[in-house]
Amino acid sequence: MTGYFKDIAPIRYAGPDSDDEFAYRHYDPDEVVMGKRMEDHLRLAVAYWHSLAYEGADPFGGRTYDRPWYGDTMDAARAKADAAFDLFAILGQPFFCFHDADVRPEGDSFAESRRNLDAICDVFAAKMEKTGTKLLWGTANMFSHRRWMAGAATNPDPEMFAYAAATVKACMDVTHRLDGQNYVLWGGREGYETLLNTDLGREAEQAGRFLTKVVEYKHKIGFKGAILIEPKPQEPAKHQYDFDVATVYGFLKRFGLENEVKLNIEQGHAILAGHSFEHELALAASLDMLGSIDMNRNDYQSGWDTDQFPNNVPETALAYYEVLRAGGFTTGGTNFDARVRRQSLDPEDLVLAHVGAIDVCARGLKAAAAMLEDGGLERMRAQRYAGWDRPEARAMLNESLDSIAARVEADNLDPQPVSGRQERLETWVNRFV
Ligand code: XUL
Ligand code: CO
Repeated sequence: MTGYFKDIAPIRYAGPDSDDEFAYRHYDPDEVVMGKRMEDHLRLAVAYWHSLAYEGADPFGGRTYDRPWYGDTMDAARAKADAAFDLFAILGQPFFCFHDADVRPEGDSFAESRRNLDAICDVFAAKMEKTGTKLLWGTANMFSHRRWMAGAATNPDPEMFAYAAATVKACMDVTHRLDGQNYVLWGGREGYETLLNTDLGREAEQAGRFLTKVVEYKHKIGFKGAILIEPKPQEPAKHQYDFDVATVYGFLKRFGLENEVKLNIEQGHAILAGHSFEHELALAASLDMLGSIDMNRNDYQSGWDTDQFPNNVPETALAYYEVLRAGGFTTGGTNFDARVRRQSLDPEDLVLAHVGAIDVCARGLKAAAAMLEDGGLERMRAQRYAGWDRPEARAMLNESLDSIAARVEADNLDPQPVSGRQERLETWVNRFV
């Protein structure tokens, strides 16, 4: 390794008893879990924005890190790409994810920005070919630049809608060229700051038409990956239209896109929406909409999207339980949408944050697999709903209200409550985590 990470050797699996900080204790890519290699289950990805582009700023202060590739030039972007692929090699993970704005400098015109993006993607293509690192997903940053302050697809200015369309086309083109497994849309500015200046009906129509064009374009260019929407209730907007899984599902149904688009679900966004991660995952799975996950955690006190690396194994286990129960990832994977804290200045901090999080995911996955293989929860669930397996019970779902009511009196029904066994189930889960 040369450059920024030069003192750090590639991280290898050393087993749970190792006291080497620079080793995986639980992540063994080749370990077979439920018939599949761990690496192929987790499909881990490094997020370019947090790991390479983030400079340590928060709402009260600017850059704290001193990384040699910072700057708004193509030379800086190429140096950043070198550092990125060094980091990927150290971590040994199969995937990365990026927004256009993470990887290229903004040009003086749309055409120049697009040329910059294309040129950096040439650099990526060569490095991907050489190293075998793959793209989990690409996306457009339509929230940082001031032009997006009133939204992208939902902007009151049609020229902004046009600029957004051109931006997404360019990002889909490079994602396709780099053989990305998915294309993600997250609408941080697709929402409002105040209802007083907002026409909700119009904005929903614009968003629906925009997404329809994205899906049409995917088919036109023969992109085989999934189109994913990433729900988030607020931040940066006061209210965002892609609020949570249920809201996005309703939106997709309204525009007839529910079979074309799946979801990228993020832990921190679930928490901001007042849900648990596993709730959002279980709901998406029940709707056959589970695409990919953004793995991070929020600080439970701050109420912000703090995008911290995951470090809670029981929570992670419950999340992977839902993923495994749904059959595991197909095009999706686990993207670390997480950044180190602004006081974590050193190259070692950046590398070891990933190492710790990767081990947490590995432990979570193994615990989830053990729970599923034991089958305790599924047995209990089957028992709890067993009454519905009887044909006459199922037939009732198609029976009229008055006919059901007549039967209740004729049969003198007097159903008795049964225990939900919550504490016993919680204790059962704790045997595995
Ligand atoms: C923002 C967020 C984004 C998306 C991609 O909260 O999660 O980074 O993952 O735009
Ligand atoms: Co995210």
